[in-house]
Amino acid sequence: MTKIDDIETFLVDLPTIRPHVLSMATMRRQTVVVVRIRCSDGAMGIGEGTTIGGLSYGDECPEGIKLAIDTYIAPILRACDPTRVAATMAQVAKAVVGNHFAKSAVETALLDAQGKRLGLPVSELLGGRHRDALPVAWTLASGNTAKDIDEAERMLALRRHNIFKLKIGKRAVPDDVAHVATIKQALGDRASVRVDVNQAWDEASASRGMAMLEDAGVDLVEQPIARGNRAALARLAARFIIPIMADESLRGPEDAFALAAQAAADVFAVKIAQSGGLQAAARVAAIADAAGIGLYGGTMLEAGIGTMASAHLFAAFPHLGWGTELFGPLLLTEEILTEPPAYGDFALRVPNKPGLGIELDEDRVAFFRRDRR
Ligand code: MUC
Ligand code: MG
Repeated sequence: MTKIDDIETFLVDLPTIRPHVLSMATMRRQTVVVVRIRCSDGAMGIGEGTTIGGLSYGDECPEGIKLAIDTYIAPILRACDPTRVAATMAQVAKAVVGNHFAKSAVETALLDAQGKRLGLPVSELLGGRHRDALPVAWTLASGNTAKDIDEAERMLALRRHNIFKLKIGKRAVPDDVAHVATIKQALGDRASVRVDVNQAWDEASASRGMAMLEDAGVDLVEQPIARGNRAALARLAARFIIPIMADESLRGPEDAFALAAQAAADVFAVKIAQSGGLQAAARVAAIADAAGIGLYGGTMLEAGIGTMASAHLFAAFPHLGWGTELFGPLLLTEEILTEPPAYGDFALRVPNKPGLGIELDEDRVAFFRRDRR
């Protein structure tokens, strides 16, 4: 039986190109947990576990992701056959509750190794790709309206992005909406403008805010209220034409089923980490398809590994009506892959080589590793 010889995990701290202002945190750097798995047949795979703002966004942090893998998941992996990725992840699920980011990082590394072993891109292991390039949104989150408009104009001129997600929820509703409306007015029909409230509103604020955003020509409202309040999400979804997208509310297939059953979202932001891995995220997408819910390829602002893993999965979605936001590597000053992800013509190209089709830049990674600084 093929075995895993070595499981290595380490943290890499990478600066952002500018402060990224969300309702719950302002990011000035991103911390990436890299997982590297070496198998006895010579296959090697890499994975990434990355969250936003330490413990302010989700209930896993980089240090905790590393600990969960080293202490609890690695011993299970060492007893498994890594050529059986689904069965291996089922063993992990039996012994480890939750810890979705850690599971996603490990599963990514197993799929990368498996793809290289079989000579197939990860997208083919996940059902086969429907597309080779993915539309990519950019988040305007400098915290300043004029700077955001400049940034959007630059992205349009570069033909890098024509979908913009605006982070709101920190200021009073009328101030936030005025900020959004000014940007939408400046960009007009040249771009799709969407907002992400990151749970900051209560239901009454959301009712007010969504009515105003609808008038301003905004295309989508992401996670307007608290993740657990599905009943209120359903009331808002029934009341407004502007679609509601679930993000933080969506932590895997069970949440997807509950949201669909309650008609609490029009669109799902599918994230491999929040879902608990690539196969779990594929099940989330299947539930959305069955329920007639739109799909959007989400990000936890991962660097190159997590971004490419997500890209392989989203390429294999039959429907991807709302595009993706796989711009994580572009928010960082440093590239950790030998070949940077290929962005252009408002899209990201999905590599067509075996596994994830990427390679770590060992020198860059060694330089930014937290334990080597
Ligand atoms: C989120 O809540 O969607 C994704 C893009 C971005 O700017 O922030 C993330 C998290
Ligand atoms: Mg979001």
